[in-house]
Amino acid sequence: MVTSAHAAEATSSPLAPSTDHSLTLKMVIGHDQHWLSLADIETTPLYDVDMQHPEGPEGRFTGVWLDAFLEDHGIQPEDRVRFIAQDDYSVFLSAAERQKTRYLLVTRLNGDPLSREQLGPLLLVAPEDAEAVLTGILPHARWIWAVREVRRQ
Ligand SMILES: Nc1nc2c(c(=O)[nH]1)N[C@H]1C(S)=C(S)[C@@H](COP(=O)(O)O)O[C@H]1N2
Ligand SMILES: [Mo]
Repeated sequence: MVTSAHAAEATSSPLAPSTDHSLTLKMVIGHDQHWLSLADIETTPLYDVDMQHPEGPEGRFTGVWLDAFLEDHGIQPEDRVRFIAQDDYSVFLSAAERQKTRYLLVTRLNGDPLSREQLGPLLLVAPEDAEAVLTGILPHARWIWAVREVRRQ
């Protein structure tokens, strides 16, 4: 079997979940709309990955696995989801895309919440693709940052 020596690996995080209850992420699931805080998001188990983001930020990224997060909030593996950013950039991730590539919904960099300059407050990365994205072998059009909304499509 051939494995990539450089794919960033995620490990279980020792960080305690956030206690910040300010509402940061809008969830739209059918007719239901509600907002989640970092504390709400981090009730899903946290993972750490050491990597560099192609836009610059580098270090220990901490977050929740996207599919675990979605399921914890009523969105199923077979659902298509749409993400919308503060700059109105938007991406769709189908069930098949999320099966092919595991995305981490990042909530922290080096232990702290991410500022807008660090691509926060929330961003998507695919740790397994990190090295290939950095060297330009893979596109990172799905690596949306400054996420403000998640919709079940
Ligand atoms: N919030 C946000 N995320 C984004 C983008 C964006 O414009 N806004 N551009 C996407 C695209 S198309 C790519 S290729 C990468 C890099 O975008 P850039 O080349 O515009 O810097 O980030 C992705 N994530
Ligand atoms: Mo792009």
